Amino acid sequence: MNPPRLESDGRFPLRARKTAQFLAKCVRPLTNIVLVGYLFCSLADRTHAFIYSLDDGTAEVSVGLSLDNDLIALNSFPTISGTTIDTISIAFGFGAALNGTPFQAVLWNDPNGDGNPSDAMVLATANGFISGAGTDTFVSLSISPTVVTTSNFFVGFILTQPSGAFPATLDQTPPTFLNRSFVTANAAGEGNIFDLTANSFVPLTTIEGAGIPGNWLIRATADVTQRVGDSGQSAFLLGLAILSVTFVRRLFPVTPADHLCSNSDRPCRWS
Ligand SMILES: [Ca+2]
Ligand SMILES: [Ca+2]
Repeated sequence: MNPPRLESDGRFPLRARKTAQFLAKCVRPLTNIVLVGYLFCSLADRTHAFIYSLDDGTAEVSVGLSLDNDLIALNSFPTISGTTIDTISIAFGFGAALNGTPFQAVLWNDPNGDGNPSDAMVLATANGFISGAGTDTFVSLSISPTVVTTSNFFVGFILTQPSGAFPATLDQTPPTFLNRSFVTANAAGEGNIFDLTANSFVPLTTIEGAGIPGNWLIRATADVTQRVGDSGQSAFLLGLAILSVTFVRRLFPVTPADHLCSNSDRPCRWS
């Protein structure tokens, strides 16, 4: 291959310089686009705290059993992708005897993902004692951080009801979410959180199915991890598309002669 021919003033010939300028113009936006794409794509996973809740923070009514049996109350939530539950929070109802009562907070998954806990499986539990009964004060218990992989999950509690108490609290302020709050009960000491359909004192039902519509003051706190880099990849691909258009337009510039012809040239000869 012959070296570039030199003009008499020692510079590259005009065509070589124009070619170099053209390539430089093409490469300049490529650098910027690659840099921007890298920055967006490098924004891998981002995690933020999220509270799953159906209530407005104020109970309108408390619910208890006619006998001092085991009461189980739970809320159903659709799962946001990337959810890890680490805390269950519950506000308990009226009755001074409630304070100091032991309870167990429970996280269940939903194997068939239909939002009904008849098939719920226990994922995690935590034990605690009631405080602030009847004051809309949430008692929060930490559980082992648990990733939820089913499309719905449930959080709730089980306790043996003290005499004369109404342990569960219900938010009845609109909006009320149907098929989201459930209740069941069994004889004292025989409440079954592993097979909710095995409880017979109050068979598993929605709370509205028991004639008391509303939603339990039962919440779950989660870390939700989402892939924000996906949008960066889209931006990167968009940048490449823009670059391609720019490159093609510069490689094949449209000149006035391409779109004009005189009547003496008819028919026009388009190349
Ligand atoms: Ca309310
Ligand atoms: Ca289910």
